[in-house]
Amino acid sequence: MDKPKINLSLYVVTDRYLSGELLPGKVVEQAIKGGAACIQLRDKEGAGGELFKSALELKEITEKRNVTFIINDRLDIALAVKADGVHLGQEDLPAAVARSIMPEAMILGVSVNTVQQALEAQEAGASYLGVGPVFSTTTKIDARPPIGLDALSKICSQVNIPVVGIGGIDAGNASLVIESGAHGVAVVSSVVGAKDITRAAEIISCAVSKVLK
Ligand code: TZP
Ligand code: MG
Repeated sequence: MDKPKINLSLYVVTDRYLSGELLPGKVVEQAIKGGAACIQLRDKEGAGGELFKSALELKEITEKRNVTFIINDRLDIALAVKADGVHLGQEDLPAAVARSIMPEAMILGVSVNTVQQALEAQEAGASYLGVGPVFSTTTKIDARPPIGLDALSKICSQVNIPVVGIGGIDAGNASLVIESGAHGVAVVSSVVGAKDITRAAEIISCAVSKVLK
């Protein structure tokens, strides 16, 4: 049986600094109201216990609204709260190792920025790829230089799993990312850092759905 398709169209990633006083649950509720189809809990600072609590809350919010819930870096927390998936980078637990201990239906996202990494992640059992940074970003301190739309397009054409572009994506360039072959856009600052999170998500979601096939 084919695996169910993941809706990556607007993939919103949390950030404790950009959301300031607003708690992750509120950020996520507002983003979903504006059309976020997938939520990633990304918190590099939180201790395990704190992360577990946030993850439980986001799991409840996303499940009620039929939105996919992914946890960054922490397979243990993702398993503990029965999140839909986990997202791993090149420096994290190797994708093949994670895949070998995950329930089969669980989603595995992997960050890549070259064709070789993309093919390796696909081979290791990734369900989707996060490709970027597509444009320059100040959100991720250790981000690599932007790869641009041509490299994104090349990666999209070489794999047969869905791709989500990430890095510097906003309402003005989201459609270019989709036109390059991505199945969605992953955003942090342009939604989480917006004054009106719901409206910001609505505008990007609308730009994406206009060009997504
Ligand atoms: N991975 C590559 S770029 C990035 C991550 C987590 C940050 C993207 O943030 P923004 O604010 O959408 O540019
Ligand atoms: Mg990581």
